[in-house]
Amino acid sequence: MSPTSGGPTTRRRWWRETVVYQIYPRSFLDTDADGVGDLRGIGHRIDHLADLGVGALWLSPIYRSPMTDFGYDVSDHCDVDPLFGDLAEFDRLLGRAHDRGLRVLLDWVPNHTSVEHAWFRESRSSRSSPKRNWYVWRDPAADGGPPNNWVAAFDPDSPAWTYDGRTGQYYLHLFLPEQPDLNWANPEVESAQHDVLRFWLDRGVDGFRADVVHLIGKDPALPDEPPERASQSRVGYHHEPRTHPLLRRIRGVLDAYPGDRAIVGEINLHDSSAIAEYHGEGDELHLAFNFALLRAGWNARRWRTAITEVVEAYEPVGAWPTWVLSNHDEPRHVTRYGSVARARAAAVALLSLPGTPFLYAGEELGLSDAAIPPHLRVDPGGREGCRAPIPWERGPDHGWPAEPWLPWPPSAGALSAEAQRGDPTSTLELYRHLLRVRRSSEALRAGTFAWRDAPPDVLAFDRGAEDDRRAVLVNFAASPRSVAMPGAWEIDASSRRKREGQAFGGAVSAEEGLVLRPSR
Ligand code: TEU
Repeated sequence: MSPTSGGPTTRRRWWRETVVYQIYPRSFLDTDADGVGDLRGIGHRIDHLADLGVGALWLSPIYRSPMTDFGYDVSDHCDVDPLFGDLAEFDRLLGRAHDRGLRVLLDWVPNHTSVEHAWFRESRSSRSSPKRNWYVWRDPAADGGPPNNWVAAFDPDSPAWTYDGRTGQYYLHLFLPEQPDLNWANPEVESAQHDVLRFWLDRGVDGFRADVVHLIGKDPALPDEPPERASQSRVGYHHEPRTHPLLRRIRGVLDAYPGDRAIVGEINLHDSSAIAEYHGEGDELHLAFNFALLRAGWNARRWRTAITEVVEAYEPVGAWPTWVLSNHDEPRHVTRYGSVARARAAAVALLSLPGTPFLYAGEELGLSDAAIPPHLRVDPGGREGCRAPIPWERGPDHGWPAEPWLPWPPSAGALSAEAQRGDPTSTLELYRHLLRVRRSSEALRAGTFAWRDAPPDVLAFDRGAEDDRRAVLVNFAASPRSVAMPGAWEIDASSRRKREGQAFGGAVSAEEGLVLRPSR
């Protein structure tokens, strides 16, 4: 495995070195007793975020929305939904975050809007509407059905088209019928979305997470899927060359601003080489999500394959990897792996790999998915479990002023931030320690990467930068493993918080992650 090009000579850019923390605002902290988290609640917990040691926050959508897809169906890109507060509240939160050295990324949803958006209401009003071509309208097929065989992401049994009787045409929606796709081939759409970016960049936002941004370029012929893919949503494999010039112009909007504004794209493809293409020549996305590790499960071999694939795909094109284990769309990794011990060991690798790690609110507390009774199931993708409210205090209300919109995650009291703060054995203090270790090590932040020989169920790799070296060992086995480490090493961090500062004797405990440094 050739070391990555991420060595100390690489130009220092904040988005290459900082750890980003995703906040799902409706579940973070409520302050106006409506049971839904809000911007003021994030402000009340800004110390938790600064003390954790992350460097940037990514807020899932806070815009006006009917909430059919919980904010990813935007009805006004340039206003805050009253559920979360208002623009003045956002400006206050942005100021508080910047005062604590935290950058703020907003979740930009370029591919589609809500059916309630003024743009779509105008577009659907008539075939001669000046905004008709802002969305993807087509005549029915010869049999009167949808124009092609594309299916919708949340319901592959349904077409990605909805018929509009008033104008006798279908409109495209790769997600819900309530989320019509914008037509990015129309320069007016591109210009309007660039203005959305400028609206928030002018307010001081440090950048964006761009929702399914790989979908914005489309072949105007909208050809049928081949039979073998006819029942699959395009989200997982839509890889359209027409997207790249659009991304270069989006990047141009950000580059026109001072302060190193950055954009991370959600590219839901499964091929890391394809994802790396969205880096362009360094003139498209700064970063792109890669879900290879999130999809790898608790298995050393699959982790090794995923990491190798990403590093080998990104290094030749100068792309900078990202790593993520949980987000608002997938079951939390404590639930997926089956234990907090495994999740803590995984965090050691997550925060030591070459690239930018993304944390999902609550993973620093070791939260697992909440059990959601049928009558509280409200999400079109069934993703409520990972979106349960964050418990801040031990007491039964866990620091929330009213009953939250979803049930609490398991052990909410014992896993609350209050219960864990200051307990050196807690998951919260482990994350704070791992972030401290990362901040103290040029090797972990920006160094080279190389695999190290180890037993098959131990993930072992080296990081190096000039005179700073670290070795990372993660034992995926349910019993201890020995790893020969020539030279003298000491334990910088252990997911079990055992033996830290002591000499490493060669044994890695069951389901333990270690960061080692040469003995001082
Ligand atoms: O997700 C895109 C996406 O691929 C997910 O919908 C995923 O397929 C699904 O959640 C599988 O569990 C982005 C946002 O992260 C998601 O929350 C939105 O629902 C979606 O786009 C539409 O905007």
